[in-house]
Amino acid sequence: MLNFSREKLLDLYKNMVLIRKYEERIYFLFLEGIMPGTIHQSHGQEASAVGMLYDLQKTDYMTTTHRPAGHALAKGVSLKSMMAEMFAKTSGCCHGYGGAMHVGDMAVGAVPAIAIVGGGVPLGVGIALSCKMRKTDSVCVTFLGDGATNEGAVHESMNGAMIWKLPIIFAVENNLYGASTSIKQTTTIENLAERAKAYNMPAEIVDGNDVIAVNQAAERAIARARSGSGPTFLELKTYRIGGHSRNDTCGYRTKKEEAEWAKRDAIKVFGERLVKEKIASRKELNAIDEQIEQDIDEAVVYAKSEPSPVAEDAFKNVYVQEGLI
Ligand SMILES: Cc1ncc(C[n+]2csc(CCOP(=O)(O)OP(=O)(O)O)c2C)c(N)n1
Ligand SMILES: [Mg+2]
Repeated sequence: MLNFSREKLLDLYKNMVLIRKYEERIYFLFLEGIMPGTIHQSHGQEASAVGMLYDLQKTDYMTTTHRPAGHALAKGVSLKSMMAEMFAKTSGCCHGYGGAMHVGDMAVGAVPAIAIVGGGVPLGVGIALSCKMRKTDSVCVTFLGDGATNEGAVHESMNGAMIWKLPIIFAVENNLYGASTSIKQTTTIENLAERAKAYNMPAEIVDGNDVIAVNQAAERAIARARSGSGPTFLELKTYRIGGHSRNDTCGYRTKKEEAEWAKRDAIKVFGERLVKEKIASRKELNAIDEQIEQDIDEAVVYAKSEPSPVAEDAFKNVYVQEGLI
């Protein structure tokens, strides 16, 4: 399959399965009522997370959205620290302060997620500016949704990034909906990539459910950013299999549309391709799936047994005005 090594192909598969199974488990733990907070899951969008981030280094950065779990895992945040964060434990990747919508770990370049729609984008541009000013060769991938491309801050960010030729990639996950609103009601253009033209920014439209296509587009964009040639806008066409958040039954879209996209499930299609092209047997893929289930079992046991923060911790790591407490 292309000129990818077998190791990389299996890694791409494994990383996508990890995200899918992690989110499935979180969903059930959440329904059990033993997990605080809320959830926005990315079932169906795993190829964009893994394809975009596979070739980045720890010294590269990633900013994400209210739907961050896949991006965080793909950037290298550890499974155990993600799980502990979901149980609001001190050993969580944000020491229990963040929860599902704010996961991240600066040690691996995963900037803790920002749930304000479009909010991670100016931050990503600032990070890219810092990388350039400090003369590092680091790059930043900033994820945003189709809905976020309507935010003013996103357009200011794109303009600034082009003026300063910053090492940033705008990875737009176009899943056709912003919460319950169809993209048809929020924009009159067919392809969001057209928006990049207004800033003279190179853009590509990519099948966001094809991990190889995403990874190749990411490689081109990363190379451009690293070499000092500036930003790229990637429109990744994809679909969220589940609801927008925990209690969304998706009444705003048709069963026919859901069934069409189910046929294009990134993990299913890629797994079949690996088998067909004799990269791996079905048995080998099943063994990967089982190992991931075990890793998740262990992460849940670990997370449950870790200590919870104490009341005084509420005032650690946050700015508290003197005299207020
Ligand atoms: C500035 C702002 N407005 C509204 C919301 C509420 N909200 C959370 S997610 C979301 C939809 C975002 O859609 P999109 O950017 O397409 O991302 P997706 O949910 O599809 O991943 C909205 C409106 C918010 N968090 N921030
Ligand atoms: Mg969307």
